[in-house]
Amino acid sequence: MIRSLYNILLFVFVSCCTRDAFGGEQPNIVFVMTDDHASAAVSAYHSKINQTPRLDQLAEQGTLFENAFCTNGICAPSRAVFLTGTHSHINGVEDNGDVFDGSQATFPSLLQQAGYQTALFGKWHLKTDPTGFDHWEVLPGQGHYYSPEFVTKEGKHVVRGYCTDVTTDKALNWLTEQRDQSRPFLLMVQHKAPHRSWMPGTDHLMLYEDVQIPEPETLFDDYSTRSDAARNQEMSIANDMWMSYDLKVPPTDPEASLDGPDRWANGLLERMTPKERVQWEAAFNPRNDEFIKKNLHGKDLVRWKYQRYIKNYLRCIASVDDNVGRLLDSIDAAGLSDNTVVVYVSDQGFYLGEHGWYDKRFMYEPSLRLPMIIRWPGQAVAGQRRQELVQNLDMAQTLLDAAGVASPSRMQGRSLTPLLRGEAPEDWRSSIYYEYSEKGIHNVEPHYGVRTDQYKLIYFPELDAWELYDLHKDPNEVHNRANDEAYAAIQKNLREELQRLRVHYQVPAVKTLVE
Ligand code: SGN
Ligand code: CA
Repeated sequence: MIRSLYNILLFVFVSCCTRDAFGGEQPNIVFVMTDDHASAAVSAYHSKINQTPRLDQLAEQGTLFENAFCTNGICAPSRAVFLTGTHSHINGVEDNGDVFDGSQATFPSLLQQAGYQTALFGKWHLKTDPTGFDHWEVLPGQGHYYSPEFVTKEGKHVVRGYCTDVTTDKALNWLTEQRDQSRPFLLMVQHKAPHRSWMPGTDHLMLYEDVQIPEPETLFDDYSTRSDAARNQEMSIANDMWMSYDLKVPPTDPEASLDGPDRWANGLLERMTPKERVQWEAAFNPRNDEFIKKNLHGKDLVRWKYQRYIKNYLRCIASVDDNVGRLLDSIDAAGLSDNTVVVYVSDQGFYLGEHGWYDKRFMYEPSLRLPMIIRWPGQAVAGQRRQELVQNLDMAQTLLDAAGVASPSRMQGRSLTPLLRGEAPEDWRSSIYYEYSEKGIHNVEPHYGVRTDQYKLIYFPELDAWELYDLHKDPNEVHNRANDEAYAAIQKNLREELQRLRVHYQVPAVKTLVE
């Protein structure tokens, strides 16, 4: 009697551990994250400036979230949110200087405890060694585009080649050769690209050679209706890009002493093999000669900088797209497609010249938005485009749910699985909360705010300044409506909603600056 009860309990336990939320076998999970890839540079997200055929394929086969946002538009904080399913003030990584406490619950560690084999390759950026992984090989800090160095449990090593290719090679090798084929797996592939300093691979150096990339409507924004935050930033294409480091124009006098990040430019080129260096110079030297001859000034110079910047950024993305394709092809070839969830996200968005900027941080749309595509054959509706407001905050619970693993109550997001299945939960959130608190590089004022389907309210505590945008009438966010009588009632409601969210997400009282 006791023996058969034991057997029944054992059966129930084993079944629970090997079946996903929908009663199928636990799916494998391949999670691809890029660094600073704006949705506006994905053709499935209506890009006006590039084509990403392999990401589009993923979207056609899976579900694309049209309104996916980050909670904190900067790298390490966003990564900590993805991993823990908690806002920055809960997980402790509020800016890029904070050190991640790897003892807290993350979706990889919970999947590992549930029997998943877990592996991580590429950018990590959380300062402490990864936890919750059976195998990891990560870039130190921001990593390098050429001859990237990897840190592992055993030490460091450099691999010749281009970082996006090398990271994918490592992931594919693990997928096809190294993993234990008898267990479900989580494979995280986290690219450096397309992060600054936007160095393309040699196979894409000539892409966009003879084309003009369309300029954003707000390239020459004058910030006239805004708080001082937009004027005080140091991330403008006009004033804050370095000729060598960012724009690939070395000084004409090789003996010239260089300032700022330009001092690192040569070191980055020296990481190339002689053959790569020859290809690089064959692409850039003639373009640079022509640029110097033109002697551009004023708006013409800004326009030239935009073209140089955006082409290199998009060339980095072309390589990401190729490598996502390699990964999808290998998943197919290994016969894994039907039982593998594939996720594509970026840690946040990026300014592709909107408001005259590069970088991220501000709560305006180009960096608040991120691409989020999830393919899960048999579960996620193929070709579906969801309009709900979703966030990086939701990913941990989504993947745990997909694996049939319970989420700890500490997590603050919501599983996206009903949306993947095509359901329309009536109580889906109608607003999101955002907070950014790093004051340093690029000089962006700390701020927090709320975004609904139609409106966005932002508060800059140190300036005691408000901004309010009507996103339906003003999608470019150039008309600040804070203090506009016509929007007074809307502003009052949004302030209340902002305060409600701060209480709901347990923002510490000391930070609660809205009465
Ligand atoms: C580096 C970049 C910045 C960038 C931060 C944060 N400078 O400091 O331009 O904003 O990273 O980026 S660089 O000269 O080192 O390229 S993040 O994605 O890691 O948050
Ligand atoms: Ca980033």
